[in-house]
Amino acid sequence: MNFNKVEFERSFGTSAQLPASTLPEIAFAGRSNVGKSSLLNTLFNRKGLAKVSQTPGKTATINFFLTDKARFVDLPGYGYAKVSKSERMRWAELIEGYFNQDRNFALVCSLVDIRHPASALDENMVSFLREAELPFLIVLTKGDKLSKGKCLQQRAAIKRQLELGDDVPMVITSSLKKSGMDDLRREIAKSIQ
Ligand SMILES: Nc1nc2c(ncn2[C@@H]2O[C@H](COP(=O)(O)OP(=O)(O)OP(=O)(O)O)[C@@H](O)[C@H]2O)c(=O)[nH]1
Ligand SMILES: [Mg+2]
Repeated sequence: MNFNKVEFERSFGTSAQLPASTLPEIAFAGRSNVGKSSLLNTLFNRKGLAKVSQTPGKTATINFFLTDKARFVDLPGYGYAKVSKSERMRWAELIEGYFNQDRNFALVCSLVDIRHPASALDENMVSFLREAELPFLIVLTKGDKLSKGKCLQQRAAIKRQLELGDDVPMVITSSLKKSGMDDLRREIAKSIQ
């Protein structure tokens, strides 16, 4: 898997528009503003690849990015209260519509902000991934906001809260400091072998 070569492929506003899955897919899910788009940019070392914003709710479509061996999928964030109900319903349709399709799910990166306990929606996401038996890992984002010791404490707390077994990898990342990327790249590469 070559992380130096990636291109934006297409955006989709409804799940019905999604083309059939022709490559393994690596999806990024998590609440709005958790850092999904930033993580993609850092993973590929390409600043403007995915659009980032300080305002939650930036990614309102499903975005496909193409690499040599896999498609990377930037999903809209869940849990952002300050948009209209109809817009929230559209996002939910996109996220659920994506996961309900028969696709080649190689790995779902479930992002959780390391500073806080997982939200109820994060808990739902993880329960869903477990029940659907999808391969997933937890990416703890914004590691630069806490000390090393506090990061490890939070990782243990979130692991307990989400009742994760030792088989679920947990990677601490920072898009600001560009840390944790080698661990994440290794897990991604493993998932598409
Ligand atoms: N300090 C710090 N800030 C981060 C990190 N990752 C993302 N951010 C900031 O968090 C905000 C949201 O980042 P995005 O990458 O747009 O988040 P997203 O999950 O794609 O958000 P939606 O598209 O709204 O779902 C931006 O202001 C980023 O600069 C990180 O590792 N450290
Ligand atoms: Mg985004």
